[in-house]
Amino acid sequence: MAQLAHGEPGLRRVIDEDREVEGLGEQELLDLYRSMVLLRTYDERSVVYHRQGRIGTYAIFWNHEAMQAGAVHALEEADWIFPSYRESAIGLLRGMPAETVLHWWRGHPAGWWNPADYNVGSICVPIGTHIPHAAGLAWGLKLKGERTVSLVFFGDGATSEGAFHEGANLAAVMDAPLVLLCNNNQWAISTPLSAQTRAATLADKALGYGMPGVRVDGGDVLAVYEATREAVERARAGEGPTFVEAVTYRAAPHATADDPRVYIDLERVEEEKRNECLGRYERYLRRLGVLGDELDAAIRNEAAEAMRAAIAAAEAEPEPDVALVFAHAYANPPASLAADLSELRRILGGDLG
Ligand SMILES: Cc1ncc(C[n+]2csc(CCOP(=O)(O)OP(=O)(O)O)c2C)c(N)n1
Ligand SMILES: [Mg+2]
Repeated sequence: MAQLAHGEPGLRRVIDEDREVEGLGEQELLDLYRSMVLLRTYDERSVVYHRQGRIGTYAIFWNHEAMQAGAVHALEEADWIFPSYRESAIGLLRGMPAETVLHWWRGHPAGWWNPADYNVGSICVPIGTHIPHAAGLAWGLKLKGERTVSLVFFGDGATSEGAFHEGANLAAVMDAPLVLLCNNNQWAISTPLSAQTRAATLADKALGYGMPGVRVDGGDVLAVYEATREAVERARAGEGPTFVEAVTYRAAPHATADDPRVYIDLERVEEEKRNECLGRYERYLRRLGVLGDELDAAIRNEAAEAMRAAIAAAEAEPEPDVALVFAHAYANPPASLAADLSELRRILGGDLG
């Protein structure tokens, strides 16, 4: 029972109401735009790189940029971010080189980073398992008396996982400084939201944990920013976690390996594409007189150039040593390992005899 996000009642909105967000000046508005353009460029180039065989299967986040950039801009640099595969490029907003994320999608070990370098956790592929990590880290920050908060991204499907319940409940009981940012794109691969829950809204689930639940238009970067900023303020003030449900509709395939035409509402997809989040924000900034053609072209060129340099850097990285496949697999390697490894080297070296 998919509903139109931008026609849906009860969602917080800024852009469609043509209002302004307190505390956001011209510079901050443009910084948000730059982040969205960078994410959009990363995503669109990645789909092309996948088709060219230069990266592996890729989880597309087209039209999710508003919730990703809006949420991250509401954080301070020291705050923690826990991404799922849908937010794989979120580190770019913390200065992570784009080639690091491309390495990850190329299955290269250079695609892993030390989370403490950016306060960005590893990209989590198992659904929801990073939610208890984010809650535990938030609780730890509180125990250490720090003012830092933690934000975790996950999808609508993740709210059906035990790990979501465990993380949300722990954070609530411990008053942990956590923001639970749910990307409700209304699909978990081919499973619609209506098969996921009997709750009227996902934000209603917050009630059961004793935390506030708010619903925002997930295609409205300023609404996501504003709602997340309030959640962050609560968390920093020691008032515990908040559940933010950012409502959108998945307008692209789940990933490059998916063909949604067999299950999705194609009319709704077209509708969503016409109202996609970057264009909405661009039109808002132009109405305000903050963005013009020249600046827009400069911002887009800068992002395109960054991606060209990133794919070149990723492809210039030497292949890893195959010994890495086993390096962290055993505390006590079996006696046969050395022979297995030399056989693997022989096969990879082209000697199949
Ligand atoms: C524990 C676990 N079960 C199943 C999967 C397979 N899987 C990959 S993506 C996905 C759908 C998740 O949907 P949602 O949480 O709504 O996030 P979205 O992909 O829509 O951003 C599933 C079931 C997985 N990765 N991990
Ligand atoms: Mg989903």
